Amino acid sequence: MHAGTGPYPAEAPASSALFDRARAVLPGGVNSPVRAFRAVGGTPRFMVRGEGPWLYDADGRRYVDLVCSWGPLIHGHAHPEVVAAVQAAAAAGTSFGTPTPGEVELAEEIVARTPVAEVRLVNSGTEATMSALRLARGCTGRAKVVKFAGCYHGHVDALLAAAGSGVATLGLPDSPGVTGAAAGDTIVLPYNDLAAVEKTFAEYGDQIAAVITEAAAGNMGVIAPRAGFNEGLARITHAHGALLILDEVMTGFRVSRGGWAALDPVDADLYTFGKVMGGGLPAAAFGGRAELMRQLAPAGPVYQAGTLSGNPLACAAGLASLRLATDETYRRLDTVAATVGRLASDALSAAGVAHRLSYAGNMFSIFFTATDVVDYDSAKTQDAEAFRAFFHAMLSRGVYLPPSPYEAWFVSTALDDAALEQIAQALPPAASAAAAAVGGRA
Ligand code: HOZ
Repeated sequence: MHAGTGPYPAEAPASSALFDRARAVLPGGVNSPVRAFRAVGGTPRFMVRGEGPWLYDADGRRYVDLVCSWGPLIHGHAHPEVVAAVQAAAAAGTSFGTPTPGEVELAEEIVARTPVAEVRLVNSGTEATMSALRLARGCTGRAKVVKFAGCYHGHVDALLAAAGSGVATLGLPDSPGVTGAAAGDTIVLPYNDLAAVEKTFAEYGDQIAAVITEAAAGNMGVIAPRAGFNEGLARITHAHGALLILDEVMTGFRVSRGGWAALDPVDADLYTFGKVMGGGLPAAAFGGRAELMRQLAPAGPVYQAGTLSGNPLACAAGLASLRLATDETYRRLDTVAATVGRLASDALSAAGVAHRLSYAGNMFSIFFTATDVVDYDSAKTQDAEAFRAFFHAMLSRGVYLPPSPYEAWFVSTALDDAALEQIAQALPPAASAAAAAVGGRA
């Protein structure tokens, strides 16, 4: 932050001018809804540069980044080894539309770290879940899919029902444009409720192709699965000849070198990955046992394809990022996440603000509620006004939080003492702002 001059002003003229131009040519001024600040109000900050733990906006302001591109940047911004790998790959050509060595190396790295035997590389988490679902339906010859309220698996038609992330942030009902045919085979159940899953399988078990779940929920705020929940899903699905799809797009290679499945092993059939495995470039994947994956074209009949799949730049960034991610990286991420969460919780407690600090590995979020949060209904008890006041107080003091109470906070290993000190300084006034927002309505 600008030393000694107090908080940044609420107005951000350069970002504001860019937002005006953006709204003329981009719906809502953004390319992904949560970025528009609708949940918190005000002007989205247009970022022009990232370096280590810092983001710099078009007004020349500096922020500690606790979004990290929504998860991918475990090493912080512009890590020199990631940048060098991308530069070298770009100099050799940006895309060939042919097999390349880099995609083999990235696939080998993923297979070595996770329970999957084979993977197919794609470009986004949405593509990964959409394709995994098609494969599950193709392999089982069944149509129905079970998902959990508040979980988000990208904007796949069949999976948008009661979705988290931007859908929760904007409080949208199920999206127009999703036909009854596309969503009619989707069954939505409460998260962390195995009894509801048992009951549904008792009724529809022979029609269900798959259960898909976030390995740990991160799109209604962060909610870890209860002990035995994921394992129970595997048991129930397998008893009925269905498949379990574990969505590790957020958790994969972030919460440990093997993702959530390494912390909470489960006999899932298919896994989806994204974010960290692309090192900040668009890359994602889905994978599983060989006999399932070999149902994919060209080995098998289930079709899936992509012009930019396995793109050399994305593979280079992802490989560099994964190779940098040692056990020490994950220890550091865990420590930093614990520190930031504790600082935030202590400040809120000191200001008398009811909250719940909720972790899944090194992903976490703070729910402004006095209710224990275990599912989407309890996540929705949070006080949106308190979050809004807290968010803006942090932003004005140079800390960039996710602009929604339904998103995870992400840390990087680049968070150094200076960045942590800036967070520590910002928290007490932000907690007071949240307290005033709560008190103002009491
Ligand atoms: N839905 C994403 C986070 N869960 C947000 C992506 C973005 O806006 O970049």
